[in-house]
Amino acid sequence: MDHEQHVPLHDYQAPTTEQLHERASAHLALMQQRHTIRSFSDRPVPRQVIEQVIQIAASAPSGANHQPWHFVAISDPAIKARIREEAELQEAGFYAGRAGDEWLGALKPLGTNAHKPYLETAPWLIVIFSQKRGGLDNNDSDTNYYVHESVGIATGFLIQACHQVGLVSLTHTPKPMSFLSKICERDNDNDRPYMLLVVGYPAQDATVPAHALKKKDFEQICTVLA
Ligand code: IYR
Repeated sequence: MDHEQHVPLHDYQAPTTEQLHERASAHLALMQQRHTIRSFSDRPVPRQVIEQVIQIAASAPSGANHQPWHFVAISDPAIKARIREEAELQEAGFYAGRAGDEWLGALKPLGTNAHKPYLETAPWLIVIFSQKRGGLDNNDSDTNYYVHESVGIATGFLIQACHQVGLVSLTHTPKPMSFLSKICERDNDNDRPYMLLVVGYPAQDATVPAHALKKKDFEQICTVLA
């Protein structure tokens, strides 16, 4: 490997084995308390916190470090109302049959429907865009690599960061999502809406579908070849 342009790893702190066990257990317990929420409080969340969780998302690894993402954070009530209106329009068609019986059957235990009041109630909507081109310096001539993987990882970081600081979130993917390009003023060849993350605090009476608490057994999700 060519080390010419490398710098020493200056900010890594090795844990003791005991710390490793403690942290793994504590982090597992914390992440097992993360739930997707569909009923939000209107309690405001400071803009600075939202900017920080987005910075955490943007610290994710990406193909060739091209960081092929753009986040649009929205708290403006008028823009949230437009997003709700458009999303509900799309979802109405989806739930009326466009999804097909199998998909609608799979969603039944979640109890979701075309009604999306949280798109207005929650203090923040974060629309995540992926970018096909741009490279590190946003040059249109530079290809981005592993775009879907990179943006997926960043979105995972964002969800994890929200939970870590004490906020809740909902991944929302109205289909099709093209209306978000116009509303977010990113209606171009390069930016593609990837996901909408609803972020805030849960409503007092928020619930979690029992279905969502059924996690696969460890043996089902992992094979250890030691
Ligand atoms: N986008 C729709 C439908 C939906 C699809 C899946 I897959 C889910 O896990 C949940 C919902 C909606 O938001 O209602």
